[in-house]
Amino acid sequence: MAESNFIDYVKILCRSGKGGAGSRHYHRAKYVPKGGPDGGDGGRGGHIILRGNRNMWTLLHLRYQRHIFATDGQSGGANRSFGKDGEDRTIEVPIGTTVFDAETGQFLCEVTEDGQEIKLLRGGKGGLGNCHFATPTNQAPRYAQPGQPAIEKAVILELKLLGDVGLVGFPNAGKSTLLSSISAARPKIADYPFTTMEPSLGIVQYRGGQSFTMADIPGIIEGASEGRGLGLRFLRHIERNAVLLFMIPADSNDIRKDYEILLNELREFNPELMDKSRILAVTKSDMLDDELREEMMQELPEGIQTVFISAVTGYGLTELKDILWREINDESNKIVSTITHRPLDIRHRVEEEDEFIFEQEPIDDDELMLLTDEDWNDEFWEEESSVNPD
Ligand SMILES: Nc1nc2c(ncn2[C@@H]2O[C@H](COP(=O)(O)OP(=O)(O)OP(=O)(O)O)[C@@H](O)[C@H]2O)c(=O)[nH]1
Ligand SMILES: [Mg+2]
Repeated sequence: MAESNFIDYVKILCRSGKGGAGSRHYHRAKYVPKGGPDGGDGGRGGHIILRGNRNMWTLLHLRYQRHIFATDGQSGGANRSFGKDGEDRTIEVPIGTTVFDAETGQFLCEVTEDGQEIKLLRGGKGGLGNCHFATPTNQAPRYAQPGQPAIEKAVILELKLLGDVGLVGFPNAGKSTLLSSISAARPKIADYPFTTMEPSLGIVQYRGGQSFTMADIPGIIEGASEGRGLGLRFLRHIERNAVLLFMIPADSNDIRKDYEILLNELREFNPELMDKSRILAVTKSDMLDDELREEMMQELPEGIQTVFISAVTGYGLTELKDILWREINDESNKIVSTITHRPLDIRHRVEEEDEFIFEQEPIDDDELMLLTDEDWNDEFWEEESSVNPD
């Protein structure tokens, strides 16, 4: 497959900064014997932060930046001086970016709004200096707290385009033609299967200056869930759509069967897709005369609203837009912001990315904190690390 600029899946290695150590310094000055502890606190390690940016459309920029490391906090110093905090690293990502643990496939978080910031990895806290540990019975503690260790994690970022309508159909069904006839998007169109290799979004103008977005994705074929064709990987781009527009060409031998096949592949990918509102468009209707259309009407699948359209003559397009607009604005079909994110399915993973090998400067094991799933709740971080005087 040709290298494409549309990158919707990337594996990166992130590491937060470790906290600086507290200082064990004693005050020293002329004529001040036993000046007492005056070691300052270490600085906090840098965080790794994700920030949503609505001007970005792909994860391409991360292809060239696989290692994202924040810097460490500096150690505290004499005279109660604090160590400098490490620098945070902010990763800008398009809206709709979902983050998974690369090792376990576990869902971690999702960026859904412009400007939204999510702390992916927290920097280690700085240790307290010895001045904090003086007590009446131990006025000169030889102890200062070490900084908290850094956290390292390989994560997979996956992009799910956020569109109102998602197009679903076999290759050559006329998906891209429809998108280009009702929006300004110019996807490639040709009479061979798999013309579309990557998803694209178009903005469809509706009456009265209103608009909605439509996502064109590569065609799917029977067995896509087992990896045939381009597989089902691109279906994630319609997971967040409010409405699915199924497209089956008028020259189909059995519309009902074709519809069942498409439905089945979607179900295989994510059963939750079945809950979405569906519309069926019979495309290329310019090839039908009235008689044929009458005939086809009898063979349509049941329980789904159907429109005959032709992207070439414009037939049925206004009606289609009306129906889509109504469905999108139906309260019950609003873009679902709370879909349950399952762990990354092995079949949805991109092999080249998964096998991506990180060559990095090694970091000492005891400078790293190992995270378990529970650690993703924030409380873990609010606790002071226990003080353990020697
Ligand atoms: N007669 C007629 N032909 C059409 C119509 N819409 C699309 N076509 C033709 O059907 C072929 C496939 O169209 P595409 O829009 O590329 O189909 P697609 O569904 O995007 O296909 P993939 O990207 O391969 O999945 C092209 O040759 C189009 O010219 C239509 O309304 N009428
Ligand atoms: Mg196409």
